[in-house]
Amino acid sequence: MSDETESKGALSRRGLLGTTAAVGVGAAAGGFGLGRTAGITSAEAQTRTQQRQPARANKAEVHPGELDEYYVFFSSGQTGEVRILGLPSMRELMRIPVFNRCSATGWGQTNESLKVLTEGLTPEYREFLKDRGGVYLNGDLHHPHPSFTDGTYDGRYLYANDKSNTRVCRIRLDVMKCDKIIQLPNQSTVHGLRVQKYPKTGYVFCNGEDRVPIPNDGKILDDPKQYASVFSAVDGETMKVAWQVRVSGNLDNVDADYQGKYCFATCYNSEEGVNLAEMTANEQDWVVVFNIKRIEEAVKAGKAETVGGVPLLDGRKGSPYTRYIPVPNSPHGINTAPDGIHVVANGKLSPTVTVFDVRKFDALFDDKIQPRDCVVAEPELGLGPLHTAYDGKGNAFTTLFLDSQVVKWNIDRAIRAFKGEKVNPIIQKLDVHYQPGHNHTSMGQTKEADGKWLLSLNKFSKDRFLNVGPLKPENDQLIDISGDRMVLMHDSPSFAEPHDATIVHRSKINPVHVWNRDDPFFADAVKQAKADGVDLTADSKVVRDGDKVRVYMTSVAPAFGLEQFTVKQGDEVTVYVTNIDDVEDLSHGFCIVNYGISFEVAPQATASVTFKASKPGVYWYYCTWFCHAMHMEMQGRMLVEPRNA
Ligand code: RUQ
Ligand code: CUA
Repeated sequence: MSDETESKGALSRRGLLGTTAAVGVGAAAGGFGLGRTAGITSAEAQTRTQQRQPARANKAEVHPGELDEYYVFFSSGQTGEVRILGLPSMRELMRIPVFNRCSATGWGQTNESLKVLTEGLTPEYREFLKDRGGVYLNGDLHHPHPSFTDGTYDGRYLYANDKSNTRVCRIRLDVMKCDKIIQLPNQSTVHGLRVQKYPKTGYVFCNGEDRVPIPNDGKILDDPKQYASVFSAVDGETMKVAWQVRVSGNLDNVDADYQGKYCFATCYNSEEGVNLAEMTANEQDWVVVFNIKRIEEAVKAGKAETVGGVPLLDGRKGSPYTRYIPVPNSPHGINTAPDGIHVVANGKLSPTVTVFDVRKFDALFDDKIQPRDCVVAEPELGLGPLHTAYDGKGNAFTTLFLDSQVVKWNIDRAIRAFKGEKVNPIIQKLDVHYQPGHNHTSMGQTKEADGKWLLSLNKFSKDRFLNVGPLKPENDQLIDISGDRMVLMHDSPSFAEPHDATIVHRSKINPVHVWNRDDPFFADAVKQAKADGVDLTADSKVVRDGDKVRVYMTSVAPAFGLEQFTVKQGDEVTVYVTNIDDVEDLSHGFCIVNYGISFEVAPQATASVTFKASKPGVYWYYCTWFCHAMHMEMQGRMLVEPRNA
C-alpha cells in the first residue's frame, strides 16, 4: 500500500461519508468536521502507521555542522512573534519578537523596542492605552511576507499583520529585528496581508476583516447596515497608510499580480450579517479586485475623503475602483501562480477552487466582459480547500482542511476540463496529519518557484507526538515535491500557531554578523550619549539630570564597565549598555535582580531601559547570556539610597 490516497479512492471515501459541499457548511457550524480523524477507518490507520516510518533515505536530513538551503519565516499566530526555521532540517533557528513581550530580549521593555511598539499607534488608541501601560502586549501574527523587487524576494524586509490589534509590522532582514509597527485607522483587524511583487514593494496590502462603524466612536452601535470593512495599502518604505478603500462584505485573504496593476481579496459575508447563520446564508460570495492605478489617480485628484488622517475611497459594489467576481460561498485563501497569469481562490465551504486569468482584468474594468468571464477553471478538489501553493511547473497544491489532505493538481488540465474536455486535473492526494491550513512551496510565491519542497501547516497533531497534556502542538509537515509524487519527509511540532510561512532561498537573505555602530535601531541612545558628552563605546559613567539619572556602561566579557552605581529612591533611571565585544555571537544581557529589568545586547549594539528606582536597597545586576568562563561573575550592584537619607 502506498503512503498516499489516490484521487479515485478519496472520491469514493467522500461518497461513503455522504459528504457534499452542502454538508461542508453544516460541518463548519458543528465543529468543522473534526470527527473525521477521530473516527478513522482501519485502512486509514494502517496508512498512518506506514507514514510513521521514514519515507525515504533522508534527503531532508541536514548533517551536524551543515547549513540549510532555505530560510523559513514562520508566523506564530497568537504568540505574536516571527520564527525563523531552516529548511529542510526544520530546525528552529531564531525567534523575532514583534507583537509579544519577550523575557529574553527585553522586547516590550527596552526603550528601543517601546519606540517601535508605540510610535505607530493611532492617536485614539494611544489615548486608550494610557492607563494600560501605553502598549499592547498581545498580537496575533498570521501572514509573514518578504519584500519583492521584480517578482522575487530582495532580502530587505519582512511584513506581517496583527489580526488582534489591527497592526502591521516590518522586520529588517539585515538584523532580523522589527523596526516599524503601525496601527491602521478606520479598520477592525488586519487579516490577509501580502505585498506588491512588481516593480517592487511598494505597497503592503492589508485586509480589514470585520465590519465596524467608521468612525467607531459609539455613535453607531447595533446597526450593522452602517458598518463597513476597509482595505488598506501601506507604503512599505515609509510605513504610512497610502490609501484605504471601503468594500462590501468582509475581507479574508489577499494577493497581488506580477504586473503591479491589480490586487485581489477573497470576501465572505456578502450578506453583511453579524452571526454565522446570516454570514453563510447566500450561495455565493466574491473576490474583489482592486485597480491600483485608478485608485492612485483618484487619491491624487482629491476624490478621497480624509478619515482618521488617511485618504479613504468608496470601493463598494458599483465603484470604478473595484470589481466583484462571484465565487462559491465563503472563499478563503487566494494565491497567485508563478506563471504570473493564474490566481486561485480557495473554496473553503465549497469543494472547489476558482481559477482566474489576470490578463482579463483590463477588459473587466473596461466593462467589456462580465465578472465571471475572468474565471477559467473551477475544479472540484475535495473538502475544505483553504490555501494553494505552486511548484513553478504548472502544478498546484491545495490544502483540504476537512479531508486532512493535500491535493496536487494541474492548472492546465483544470482549464481544459472547464472547457469541457474529459480530463482529470487531480494528480495525487496525500494524507496530512491533520487538518491543514496554509501550505507553502519553496520560493513558490515568487516567479522563481523551484518545485522542491512543500510545507503543510496542520492545525491538529493529535497522536503524532508524545502527549503533553490537553494543549497540543501543531504539526508542520515537510513534503518532497521534486518528483512526480509528493512524499512526506518530516513531522515538526510547533507552538501556537504557525498560520503561515514563507520559504526563501538562502541566497536571497544576507544578515549582518554583528551590529553596525551607526545603526538607526539605537540612534536615540547614541544621540543622548553625545548630548551627555559620553562615548558609548569607551565610557562608563553616571549622569545626573535633576531626578533623571542616565547610567552608561560598556560590557565586554566578562565585565560591565561599572561594578556599581548609586541612585536615589524615586529617580527615573535609564541604563544604557553597550556591548563593545565585536566577536560574532558574543552577546551579553543585563538583568537587575528583583527589579523586573532584563534585556539582550548583541555584539556592537546599545540597548537601554528606563525605570523608576522606587524601592531602596542593594540590587545586583548580572549578565544573562552565557558569554565567558567568568560569565557568572559578570555582575555589579545598583545601590538605591532611601529618599530621606
Ligand atoms: S488564514 S488557515 Cu489567517 Cu492565513 Cu488561512
Ligand atoms: Cu556577559 Cu554573560
